[in-house]
Amino acid sequence: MKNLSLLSPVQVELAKMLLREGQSHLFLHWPEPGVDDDKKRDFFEQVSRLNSSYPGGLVAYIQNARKLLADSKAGKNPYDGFTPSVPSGEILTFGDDNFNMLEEAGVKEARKAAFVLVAGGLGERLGYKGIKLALPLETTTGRCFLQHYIESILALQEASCKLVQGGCNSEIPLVIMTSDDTHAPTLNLLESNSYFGMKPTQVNLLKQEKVACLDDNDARLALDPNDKFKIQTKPHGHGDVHALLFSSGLLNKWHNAGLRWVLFFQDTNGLLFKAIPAALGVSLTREYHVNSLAVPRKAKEAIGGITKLTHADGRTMVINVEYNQLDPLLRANGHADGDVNCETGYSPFPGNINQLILELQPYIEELTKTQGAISEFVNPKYKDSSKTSFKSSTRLECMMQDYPKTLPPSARVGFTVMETWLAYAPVKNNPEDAAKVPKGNPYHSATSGEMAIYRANSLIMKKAGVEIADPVVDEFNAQEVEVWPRITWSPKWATTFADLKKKVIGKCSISQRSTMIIKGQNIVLGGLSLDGTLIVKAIDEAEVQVSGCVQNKGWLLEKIDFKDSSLPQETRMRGFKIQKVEQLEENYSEPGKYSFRA
Ligand code: UGB
Repeated sequence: MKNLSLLSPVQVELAKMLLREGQSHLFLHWPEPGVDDDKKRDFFEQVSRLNSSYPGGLVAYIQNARKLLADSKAGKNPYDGFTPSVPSGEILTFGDDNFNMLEEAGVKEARKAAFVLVAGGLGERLGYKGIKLALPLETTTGRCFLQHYIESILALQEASCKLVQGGCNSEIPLVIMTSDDTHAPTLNLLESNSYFGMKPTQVNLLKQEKVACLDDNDARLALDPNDKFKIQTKPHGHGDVHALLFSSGLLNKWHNAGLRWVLFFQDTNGLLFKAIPAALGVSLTREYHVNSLAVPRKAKEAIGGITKLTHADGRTMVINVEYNQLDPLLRANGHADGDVNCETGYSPFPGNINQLILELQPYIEELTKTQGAISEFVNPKYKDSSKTSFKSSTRLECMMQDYPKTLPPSARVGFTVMETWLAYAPVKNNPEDAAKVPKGNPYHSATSGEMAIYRANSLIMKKAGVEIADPVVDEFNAQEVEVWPRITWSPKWATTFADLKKKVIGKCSISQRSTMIIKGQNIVLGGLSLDGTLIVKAIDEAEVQVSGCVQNKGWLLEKIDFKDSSLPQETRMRGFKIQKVEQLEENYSEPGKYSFRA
């Protein structure tokens, strides 16, 4: 190579490595020294980044890619030799004694947890122009997902510390994994909202890098079609979170600070924090090294199933098997009908919702061995059945839930099944695709995500003894949904069901057309009948009891067309907006004890 003199010694070594690994095509078009030198240096800057951000460097990436591409060409099934069976785990029912006991145990333990939010994905399926964390979780308050997540963590922190004798001042750390696509807007969302009340020092942003694209079965790196001095890159997947956490040094820092758990979660599941305390309680009582949150799953439903795999050579693992692989795997192992519902009406393989709770100590031990490298896969789109060339470049990908694949059989890997209405309502699909979802299957849209919040809050209140009117069925953006009263509360109002029950006393009732917003900590509903809209806001130092009969014209859900470009995308994607006709609003901004009777 004539251009070596331009490069630093480290870059020269990288150039030699690329040549050794069959990548000479990257330089074939390079002009004489003196021409485009800056571009050549930039090229090696990029190569350095790609090299340092992958466990084992680019050599490992290229070699892993060659192997996976050869397996893919040969049609090798990654589950060959494995027999599937139903793993054992905990199945919870909201509000029963076991659930309440686990919630309490989980809240106590929460101050020993760190939260990791994977938010590097752009969410192409949703088609939203901004980051998903900035989307409103629901329209009554307009609070975005990130605000809800942070407030939920702060509420858990406070509740957990209160349970320690003499109190404590633990701060639960939050890591957000971003990518080039989401980093700047995520930081901006945090900074322009004073970190939603969290100390900036409590939050760490870790940015994942993309990985090099591959042009052929020999794993020759692809050049960017628009810039021949750049390697084309694509996202590697949420599995990057493990390597990033490991290399950040945060895991050891947390361990030294006495933390015991790491909880991973996704960017748009507004229900998750209703499930977290009990799930953490399960991790604690069952001493799980890995606990995957799951929901009942209909056979063949398009979410992965948590499965125990036993290999002929004795290896076993409990792992998410994607739905398109589970059915053929079962058929190949003597289950003639594949994935079918059992007597419960659901598949015996629970549905993975990709919220993981890992015990920190064994996690550190494992990552020290693997450096966070996660089992990868490749999904090339071949031009024809000879599988010798691709329609477009491909790359290796990895998923965070594949972490248990490298664990020894002694690892305690389990799962916790929660009712779907309580635990899982992600916002992943755009209105047009959601409308095409087969009837009875979840839409996973902004419409269904918001309605799920109201339904869960209504069902929880109902379980606590509040008389809640039945929902009506309505259609928004061509999706049929149940519309329950629009009840929302700030996370610190109630972190557990036991908390909530203490805040609803006397006989209360809420009609279907009602909206209720509770913003504050020490607000008690005592003998309240609501038919309309009620908003109660109070500072933490104000203790407020609300009672009586509230009746007004309230807030109406007005249907809108998602194609109506005069409205913001955040509104259009739900298919409705709120018309605020009349409400009763009570604000308590001074410390004291108040009793308000309507
Ligand atoms: N994400 C990243 O942070 N970086 C990336 O490179 C990619 C994504 P998607 P996916 O809930 O039903 C997952 O795209 O990957 C973040 C599980 O794999 O929303 O198709 C991204 O920001 C699947 O088993 O989902 O499917 C988001 O927060 C099933 O559980 C998160 O990763 C499925 O979710 C998930 O990304 C589900």
